[in-house]
Amino acid sequence: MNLEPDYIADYNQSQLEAHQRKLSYWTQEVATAEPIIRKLVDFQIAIPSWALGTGGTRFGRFPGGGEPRSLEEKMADVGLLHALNRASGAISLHIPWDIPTDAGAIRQLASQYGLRFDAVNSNTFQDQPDAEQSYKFGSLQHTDPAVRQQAIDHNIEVIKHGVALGSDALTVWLSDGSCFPGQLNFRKAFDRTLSSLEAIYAALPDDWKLFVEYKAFEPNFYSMTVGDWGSSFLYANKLGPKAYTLVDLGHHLPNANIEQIVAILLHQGKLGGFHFNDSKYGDDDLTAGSIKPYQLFLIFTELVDGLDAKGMNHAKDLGWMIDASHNVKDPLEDLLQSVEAIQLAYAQALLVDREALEEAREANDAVRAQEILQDAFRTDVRPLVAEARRRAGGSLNPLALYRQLNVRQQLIDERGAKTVATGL
Ligand SMILES: [Mn+2]
Repeated sequence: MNLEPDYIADYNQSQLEAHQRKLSYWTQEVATAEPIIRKLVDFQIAIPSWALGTGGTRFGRFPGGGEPRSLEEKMADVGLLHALNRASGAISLHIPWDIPTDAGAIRQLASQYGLRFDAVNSNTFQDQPDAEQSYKFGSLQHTDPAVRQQAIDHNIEVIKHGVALGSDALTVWLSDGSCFPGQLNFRKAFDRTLSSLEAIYAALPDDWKLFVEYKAFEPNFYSMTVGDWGSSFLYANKLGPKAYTLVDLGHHLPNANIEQIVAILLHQGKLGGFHFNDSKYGDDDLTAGSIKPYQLFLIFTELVDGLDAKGMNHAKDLGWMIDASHNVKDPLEDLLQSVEAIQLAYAQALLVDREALEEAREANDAVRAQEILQDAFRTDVRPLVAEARRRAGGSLNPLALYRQLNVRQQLIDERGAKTVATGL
């Protein structure tokens, strides 16, 4: 379905007076309001193609209907999100789930929706029906060179699809590891993985980045070969300047200090990108900011600080993406909630009085430092985020408009009640 621009304009008109009342405090009282709004307008968060359908667990899956049946329909869904919030202007594809039959036509479609292609993702955690080799015991780490070669060739194939679409990064997440003590020679697994990654790195175009994503556990439950930021950082350093670490918020052991990890990686010039989600127990892939909003804010505080320290562009120099799954929600509604949570945390981080914070730190004034951060976190920045959306042509309240327009019912009418998104 296509969203008529009039719908957004009419909706915003109906909400404008109330919005302006809330915004007036900011424009009159807060000197930094205007630069924060401008930064929010520029800030885009990529949507992964696999988050557009209902997720499942190993116990079951309960699709909600109207799910995208093709790459074209996935792009239409992201186009719809972007029309509503003007902050989801990129899509991240997963190969082989999203192989374009006609890259030129897909690029054309992307430009119609105002989307660009974010990092492309390879898949060596499943066996494909026509594959000669199995990844049951790993891919890039495998003992058999033929399996490693198949996985290397696949990644190079993914780069080629990405080049055809105008993407400029490859994300490699490996499920490689072991399930039982004794199963794997850790040193050999490391060396084999490194040499496989080197072969992929050699095929990377000059202006591309390689993101090495880590994960502490699952699907292997004894060891993961790229299991933590240290391993990823090590691989990225050994590979070279085009390789970076990718941080997925749900891929840590419980209570890991992710903001500190992010600060150090950024400081060392090796933070490449982000996968946002939230979790209570493991890799829960819940809506960003739904469980630990203060942690999300603290992460953004380090990101803003680190990006500014290096003179980096907030919107362009890191890959920002959601990596979530939705068992009981309408996926599009969940993605609107996640994008908003990320924007709120970013806006609050931009509010932090950095000069005062640094003074408090130098004076070892822990109370004052904590107050400065909490002051920003406890500020309601929703009017700023709404204003950024309005200025960019989006809806003052994307979720409310989505429901008012009955979008899901329209998608069900168009696509059917029992569609299943490809790849899930
Ligand atoms: Mn991820």
